Amino acid sequence: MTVATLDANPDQQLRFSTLRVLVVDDQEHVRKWIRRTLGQFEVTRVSEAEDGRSALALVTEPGAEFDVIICDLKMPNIDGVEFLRALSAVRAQAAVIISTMEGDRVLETSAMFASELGLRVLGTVAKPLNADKLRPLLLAAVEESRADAPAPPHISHDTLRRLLTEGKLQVLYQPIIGMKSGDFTGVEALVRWSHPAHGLVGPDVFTGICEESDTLGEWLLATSLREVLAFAGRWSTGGQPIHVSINVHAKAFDRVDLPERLLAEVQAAGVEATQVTLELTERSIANDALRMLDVATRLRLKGFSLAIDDFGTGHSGLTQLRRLPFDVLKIDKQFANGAAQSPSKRSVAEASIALARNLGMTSVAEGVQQRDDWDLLQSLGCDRMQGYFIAKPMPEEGLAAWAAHWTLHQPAGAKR
Ligand code: G
Ligand code: MN
Repeated sequence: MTVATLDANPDQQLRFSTLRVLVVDDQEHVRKWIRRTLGQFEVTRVSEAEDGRSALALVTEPGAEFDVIICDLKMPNIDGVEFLRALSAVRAQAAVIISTMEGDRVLETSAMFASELGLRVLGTVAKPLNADKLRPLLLAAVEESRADAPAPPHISHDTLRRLLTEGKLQVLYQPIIGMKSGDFTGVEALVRWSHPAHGLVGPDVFTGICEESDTLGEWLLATSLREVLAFAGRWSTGGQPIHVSINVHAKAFDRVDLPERLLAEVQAAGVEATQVTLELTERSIANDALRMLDVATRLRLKGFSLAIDDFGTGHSGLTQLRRLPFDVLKIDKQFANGAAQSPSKRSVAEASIALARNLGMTSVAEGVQQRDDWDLLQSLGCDRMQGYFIAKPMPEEGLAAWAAHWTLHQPAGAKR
């Protein structure tokens, strides 16, 4: 056996060899095969169990600590699903890989079930498992163990008020790429707070407050908007006009003069309304449909774009999509990320792209992290892409250098 097939850097490889893995499968030859495949990655600390019951005994043994559990679903005694439920009940820390012959839908739904139980699911593999299938999952295991982040902090109204007063919020910009040309077309602006203990947090920690307090919500929007427009103004005077997307809570649409106020701000910054997209999460779209329709329509008439964000999540995707004059559809990262490996994610992504096309909208995939997802989304005709595969959100200072580098080194499939 060789380790030549490894696509990992020496640091990752070193971390593979420290992984403690439990293989749960009722068939001895399968366990042996998996052990051998793990050996190719120099993973040697491997234990075996022939069913859920003995696996559980191993996991709960004092001092036992597994990093990864590779688990079959169809087993005698306790089956895989019961085992996952029990793992969650004992608060096992190990990450889980589900490996079975039961067809894609069962594989995917069992992974979702395990995630919802609070287990860390690295992924699923259809049997027979091999090195190519195992590699990305092991990489995820070593990356995840490094990224163990504490839960996001809770922010009070007073804290947000203080952050706004003291100008402590920072705006980061994540590039968005045109899929056909590979060109850098614009950015999504993301508000962040550099928390002393948690590092960069937001924007999720702020949205709850905006729902509770109109004043703080308006203040947050006005502050970030001013900064983003100033950025767009500076960038545009340097050459190419840049497109900026900004997340807006649906509550902002309660103000019937929003379009006029926005247009005034945009003009004051020397930016065109056509350079600005407002992203609305469907989750936050309020019930006062008439007011929203009024405001949304006048925003579009003034040249602003309107994006439905996180499309496909929340309560009301298709209804809201029909009801409001959106011209951009952002496919949520939970469907774009991993679409190449998951038939159901792929189906949702594909249908969303087709829907956008049929409605004359621009489709944007969010959370693209891997090359194979990039390739798939490109072949499906997605218009634009955003995600760590292209770039993480970054401060304004880093963006020009990044853009110059991107023009030279973008992936081959992205070039004309
Ligand atoms: O829902 P919204 O469009 O506002 O989401 C953008 C969020 O997604 C930001 O917080 C951003 O940091 C995050 N994000 C952007 N690209 C990726 C990615 O490739 N992977 C993951 N996990 N998150 C991403
Ligand atoms: Mn967004």
